[in-house]
Amino acid sequence: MKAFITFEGIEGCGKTTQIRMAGDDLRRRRIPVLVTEEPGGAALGKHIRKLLLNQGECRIDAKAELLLFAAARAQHVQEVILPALAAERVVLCDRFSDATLAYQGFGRGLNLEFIKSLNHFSAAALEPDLTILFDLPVEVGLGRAIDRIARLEGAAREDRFEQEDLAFHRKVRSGYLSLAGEQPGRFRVVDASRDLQAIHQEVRTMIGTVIQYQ
Ligand code: Z5A
Repeated sequence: MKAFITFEGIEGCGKTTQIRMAGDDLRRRRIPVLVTEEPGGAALGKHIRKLLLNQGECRIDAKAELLLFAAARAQHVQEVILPALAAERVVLCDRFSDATLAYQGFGRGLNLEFIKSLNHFSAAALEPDLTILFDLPVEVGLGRAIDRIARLEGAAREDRFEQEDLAFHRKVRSGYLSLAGEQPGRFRVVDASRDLQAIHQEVRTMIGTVIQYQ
């Protein structure tokens, strides 16, 4: 029962919490599942993640940033995602190609058509069967993300994107919503400002539309 399902949204939208809950739910139902993330789902991606997300690690131009996310994705797809799908597993992925369009395209202003072809190349033409977009106001998401970062130390803080101004995060949010509007067959938008359990129930129902629960 293979399926490729991606979780997307702005900082602090709760997608990482929800992907864990959805993964646990599938495991309880004895459905073979892999929960993975970008960047970071493969060893190369973990190195790239450290470079990209830790404030002060080094200067990174927007074009270099785009290519690093693409490099992480190329390795992740070949090494982790395609083998899992070939083994008939459900793959839940925390961010994928839409994040590159939202952040590097709508957020940084790089050319969207170029990013679409780069995404196609780095993802070996793989497209999600379902993309769940966790949407909420940027002030709420950033507030949550900043609270969470304040509880972390050193390299675990990963705060480079949180340092961007509100205007950047608003462009990312509206970019995600416009991607969802362009592809209503693949995207489902969730109101992520509600409580954890209400969101989880909605996510379960959405996942149930692409895989057969027993
Ligand atoms: N990025 C990019 O630019 N281009 C790309 O191609 C890709 C990524 C792939 C890291 O992504 C960065 O990489 C990201 C975009 C960029 N920018 N940033 N930063 P990431 O997904 O690894 O990191 P993140 O966006 O910061 O996500 P996160 O840290 O995993 O947070 P989250 O998934 O949005 O939320 P969470 O960890 O589940 O929850 C955050 C906090 O809120 C936490 O304390 C929760 O307990 C709390 N929470 C969660 N849900 C709720 C509800 N419903 N109510 C109240 N509180 C909640």
